[in-house]
Amino acid sequence: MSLLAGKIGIVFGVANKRSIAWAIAQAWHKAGARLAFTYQGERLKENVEELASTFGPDTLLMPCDVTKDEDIARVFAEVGQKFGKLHLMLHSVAFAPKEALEGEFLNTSREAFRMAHDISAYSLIALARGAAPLMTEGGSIVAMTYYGSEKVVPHYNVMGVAKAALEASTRYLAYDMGPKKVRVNCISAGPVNTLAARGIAGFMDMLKHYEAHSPLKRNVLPDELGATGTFLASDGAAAITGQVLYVDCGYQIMGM
Ligand code: NAD
Ligand code: 0WE
Repeated sequence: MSLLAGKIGIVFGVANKRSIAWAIAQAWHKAGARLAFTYQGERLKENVEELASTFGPDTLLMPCDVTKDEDIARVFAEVGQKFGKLHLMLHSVAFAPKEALEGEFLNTSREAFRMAHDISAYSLIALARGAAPLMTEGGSIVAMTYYGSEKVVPHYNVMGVAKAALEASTRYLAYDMGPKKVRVNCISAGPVNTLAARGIAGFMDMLKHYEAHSPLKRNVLPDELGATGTFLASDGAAAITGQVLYVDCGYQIMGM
């Protein structure tokens, strides 16, 4: 079933094979989409090149630091030149300085707050604005979020505040872009053992906690995030916009 046949997409946030962005990119590719990839900087170039090239030698691959307006402008200019249009965009990018995820939220510095919000939340607005002129046939924008946006998850700290901004931005973007048939949604994933998660003290205990307390008594699998990403990108989700979908084995419904 080629749910995304003829669709062109761009993926932000692949760092390595464990990245959630890579799981969703593979699912989009299997569903028939043609994809372009971006990587954060030279450090990740080889990794992403190797992964992207498995989709064919002419896969468009571009550097993009989402804090740089010039980078974003160049990426969408290149997509315009190569494809002339765009249907899908995945935002799977987040960062806060390590020290901000360790101590008390009370001690969040102005600079850590600024960086977390610039990279993890503002970037969605900037990327959506870059994509909009190319989404002439309508489109679907998907961003990754986490439950720490709505409830206190110890140590998630300023990232929780940035994810709240990301989710609210999703709603305002959905309103602005709806008339052009562009939908904007978030996937709120349960914890996944990726590069961004592994550095976090107590992350393994968190996986155990979800196993014990989620209704499904297990953790979410990367392929399941891929499947939800494909659904949101497909016409099956044609009337869904501005939403946060929980793909967390049911954890979010629990009160205790
Ligand atoms: P990851 O480390 O594989 O992905 C994070 C990506 O952000 C990397 O590719 C990194 O290069 C990119 N990035 C950081 N700063 C950037 C910048 N300035 N410019 C461009 N790219 C930049 O980890 P992941 O877990 O796959 O994270 C992807 C998304 O999923 C994030 O938004 C994260 O908050 C979200 N998420 C993760 C989990 C989890 O448990 N892993 C759960 C829910 C949501
Ligand atoms: O969004 C995330 C993590 C994003 C992230 C990770 C890092 C690690 C390395 C952002 N910035 C940084 N900065 C670094 O220097 N998740 C949803 C995964 C995650 O991170 C947590 C979690 C969970 C879950 C941090 C504390 C508590 C829970």
